[in-house]
Amino acid sequence: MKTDLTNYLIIGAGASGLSTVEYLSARDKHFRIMDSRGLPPNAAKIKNILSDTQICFGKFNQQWLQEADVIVLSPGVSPHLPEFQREVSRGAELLGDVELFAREVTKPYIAITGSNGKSTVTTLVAVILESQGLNAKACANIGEPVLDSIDDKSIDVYVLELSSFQLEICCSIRPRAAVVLNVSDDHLDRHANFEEYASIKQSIYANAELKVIPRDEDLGEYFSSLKGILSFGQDEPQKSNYGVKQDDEGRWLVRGNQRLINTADLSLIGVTGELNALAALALTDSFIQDQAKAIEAIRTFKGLSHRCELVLENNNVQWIDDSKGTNIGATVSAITGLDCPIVLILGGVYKGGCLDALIDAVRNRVNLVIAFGRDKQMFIDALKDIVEVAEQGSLASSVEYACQRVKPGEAVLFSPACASFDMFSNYVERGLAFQSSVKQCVLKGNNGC
Ligand code: UMA
Repeated sequence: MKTDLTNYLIIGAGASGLSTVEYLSARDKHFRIMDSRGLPPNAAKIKNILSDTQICFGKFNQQWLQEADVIVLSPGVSPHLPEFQREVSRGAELLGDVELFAREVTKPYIAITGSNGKSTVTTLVAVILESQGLNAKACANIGEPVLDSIDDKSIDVYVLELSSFQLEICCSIRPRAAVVLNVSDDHLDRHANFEEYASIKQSIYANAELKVIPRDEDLGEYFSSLKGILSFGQDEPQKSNYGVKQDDEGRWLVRGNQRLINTADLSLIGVTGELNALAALALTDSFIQDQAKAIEAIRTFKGLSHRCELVLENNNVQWIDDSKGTNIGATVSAITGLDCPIVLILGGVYKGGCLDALIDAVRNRVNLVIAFGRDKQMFIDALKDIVEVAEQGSLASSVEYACQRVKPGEAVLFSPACASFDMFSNYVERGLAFQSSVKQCVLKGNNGC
């Protein structure tokens, strides 16, 4: 006999949906699941766990919606759809798996959001915590749903990478430390406008014990009245904030006046790498007992695959895979993080937003743009007056063309500024395709330089 008679309705049978099924089953709750797709990714696994009367695939069952007390929405589904808002108006709760996690978790957690760099910072934060002897679990948008590890007693600290989709349906998070790394146009196909997107991101700070703030971002008036702030940026910091200092012996990441590590010793590439390291240090500030071990963890951290990853260097040409660069901000940051002239390969499914920052970055640093994919014409139109732009039909032919045109001393940067879904299943598949084309072309001796 179930004691809690709340009717939960899970929307979405992807990673979060399956994880919520397992979580609610373990707690013996009443629930059903539905997905608008006829064959969602975890259909078979869910059919193994639940009876047919609990499952509806292929449409949103309106009666189930009307009978739900709590609707647990997967992040890929918009909470603004009228069928959900109608139920909210009659008193149903609309929330996500991160909200269920926040209501129950007893261990401390650090929360990270931003348009770019969040997976790198999330992973680095976990690595620093591990260097302090803590068992840290990186989860949420980075890949593993939060509820999968909520019952794991061995975890000391969670490190949550949170997307705007997850934050939008979560109001109870109380992180030990939180950051919005940066905000640039992204997901404007889902959010009403930039202001709405930015304010969802900033909600991560609402109940955070420590608010880690990027000094280089224009964050307006929002922070002037807040307490519990630690900042990071590319300039020299005041008090015990984090920043960068140049002196006779080089360029240093610093905490206040204290030098931490020479930037030449970092494995992370460019200014973006420095900022990511500083953000991770600020977020873990109150957890660090042994600073030398934390610094060593940062020094040896090589970054993540497909995020400004050096594929190979040949004839003084660096080939860089930034397939994770799926929006303009990411591509601008990849371009400005390099200190050599660039051949830029970009294109795919454009997610919206303003191109001005890309135009500025390309004007200053890029010698040749190669555009491919569904929305290539938009990039050609926007960039053709400031730089040579070549059109290609595929990623493989773009790489071949880059091979013919690149000169020693340049870098070939693949940072698409777009989603991959026109030609690939995801950015990982696209990055691997780039790496394999590069290896084939360059190792075949096809490299014109
Ligand atoms: N969908 C439907 N009908 C449904 C349910 C989903 O069409 O009824 C579609 C969605 O519109 C979306 C796709 O299915 O296109 C997947 O959505 P989902 O919510 O089922 O996704 P999950 O498999 O649960 O994965 C989600 C996150 N996905 C999204 O936010 C789209 C994963 O982030 C996250 O790792 C996972 O939960 C665990 O927390 C991925 C992502 O792309 C990496 N995130 C975006 C990004 O980083 O830019 C925000």
